Amino acid sequence: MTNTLQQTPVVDVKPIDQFDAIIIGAGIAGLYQLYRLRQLGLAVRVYEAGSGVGGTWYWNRYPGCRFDSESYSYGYSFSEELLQEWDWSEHFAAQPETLRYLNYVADKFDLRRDIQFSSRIASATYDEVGNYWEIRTEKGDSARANFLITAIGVLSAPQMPNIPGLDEYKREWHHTGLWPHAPVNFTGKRVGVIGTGATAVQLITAIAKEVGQMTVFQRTANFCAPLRNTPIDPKTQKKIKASYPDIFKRCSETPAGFLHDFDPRLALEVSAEERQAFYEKIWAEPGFSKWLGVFRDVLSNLEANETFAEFVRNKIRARVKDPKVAEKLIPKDHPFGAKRVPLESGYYEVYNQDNVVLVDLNETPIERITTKGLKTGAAEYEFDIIIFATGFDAVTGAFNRIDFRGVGGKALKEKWADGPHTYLGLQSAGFPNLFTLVGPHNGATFCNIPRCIEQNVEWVTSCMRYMREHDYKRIEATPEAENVWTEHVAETAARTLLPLADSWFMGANTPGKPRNFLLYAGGSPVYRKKCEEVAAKGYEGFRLQ
Ligand code: NA7
Repeated sequence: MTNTLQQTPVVDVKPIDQFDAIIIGAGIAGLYQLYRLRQLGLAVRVYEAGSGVGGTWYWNRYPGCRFDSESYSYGYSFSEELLQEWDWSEHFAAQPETLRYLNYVADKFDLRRDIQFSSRIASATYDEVGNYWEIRTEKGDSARANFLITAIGVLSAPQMPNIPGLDEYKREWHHTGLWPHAPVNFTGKRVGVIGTGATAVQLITAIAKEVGQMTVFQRTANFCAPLRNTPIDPKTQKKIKASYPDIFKRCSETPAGFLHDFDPRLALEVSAEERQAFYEKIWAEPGFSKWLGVFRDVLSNLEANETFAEFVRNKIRARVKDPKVAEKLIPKDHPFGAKRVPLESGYYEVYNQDNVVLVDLNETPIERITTKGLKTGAAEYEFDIIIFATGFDAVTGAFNRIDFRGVGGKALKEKWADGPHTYLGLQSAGFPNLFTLVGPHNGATFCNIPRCIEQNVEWVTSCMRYMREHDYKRIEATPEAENVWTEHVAETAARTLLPLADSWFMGANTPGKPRNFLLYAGGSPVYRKKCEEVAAKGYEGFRLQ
């Protein structure tokens, strides 16, 4: 095993695996980072908690799980051969296909031989004298490397609601983010679903066809918009494969790395007729045009936002037969698009089924889980299966599950207790040689994720190459650069309506978590340019030694 970056040989009585770099996570980011670091000739090991590759697409196997990105805008762009070989079957592929794709990538590039599966990292400690990171898995394995790279995902720490009584419940239950590998049989079953976020919207629509009876417990109504998914026919497939350079160029130019971009007009400067016609046009289009293709002031000006919010509310009213149920499904407490917009395929019509009931938890909160179901302030429900579609301790949750210790034994969790402090969302001062792919404040978090993952991975890879070429062994963000970036993240978010919703973007879905914007809302082209400038100036804002 070569260890080209290690300067000081580590002396230890125990045999311990040593690498140039350790990557945590074998999802989209971890797989690509492994591929790139191998090209640098480095010895790399990936640790993955799951028994297979795929990250988000490995864990979220719930019925109905699929892309809200156009499939061909989501795959890796680095290999022309891969692009030409892989056929996406639908414009918005379902989870099994995406997981197949990621397995195909792992096999094609022979990535598995450097991945240790079923190994969750418990701790990672930086050794100042030796300038290495030592990781320990929950099973007690350990290893060392000069660089530690987290690829642990944005939505990978599933969150159960804090409702008393779960330990007393004796029947089947699942969290959508930890879905079993064997199919769950919903046929004729009485099912309770807690949550109405993007995940629940997909799940509820998918299982509505099978359940005997379903009760949905909603705390906050969401603005959902039609996905309009269709299969890809052979002619379109050919066209897509011929236009990958244009697809990726387009994604690189839009604020969130999708194929959709905001309309340059302002909602309030066009006539009511023109506005209505435009809203109808984008409503009829597939994908996120309804969120990321609206007038450019809709996500930054409340009055403009209200014009589209009311348009969407009317669309919901038109689809739900019972006006009382429709009103419950209509959001009134946050601006349109301040939360990620769930894209749906028949969600609202589910509530027209006789065997589906919507319970508004604002009227009748859940009191407790019982042995057979759950109890609200108004009624007791018996279920065969309860589904918790209650989301994730987002962005920082995955970091908090690992005991990261930096310079002086400082815990990352402690440093981030009042919210993350990062430079470019790629490093945190006091944690040298630790790179956080798609970490908090990183441009890749508010993005069509693989597009921005590629940027993150390529930046980290170039940085490591630069360090080798200049004989640097240690890189650490300066506290000054970190403060400037952390303030910039908050200021950029404040220019939008995003902080006005209690969303996972704000950490507001996790009880007790401080309210902070966890992503980067400045847009991926701006983020990319900043990263490029930093690199061009010899990694300005980092201390290299
Ligand atoms: P989300 O968007 O965080 O949604 C979680 C849902 O669960 C949401 O409706 C929550 O209501 C609800 N929830 C959470 N805790 C509770 C409790 N204690 N009681 C009742 N209801 C609760 O997660 P998703 O998995 O749907 O989506 C995450 C992302 O995945 C999504 O943005 C896409 O990018 C893909 P709340 O709204 O907090 O009142």
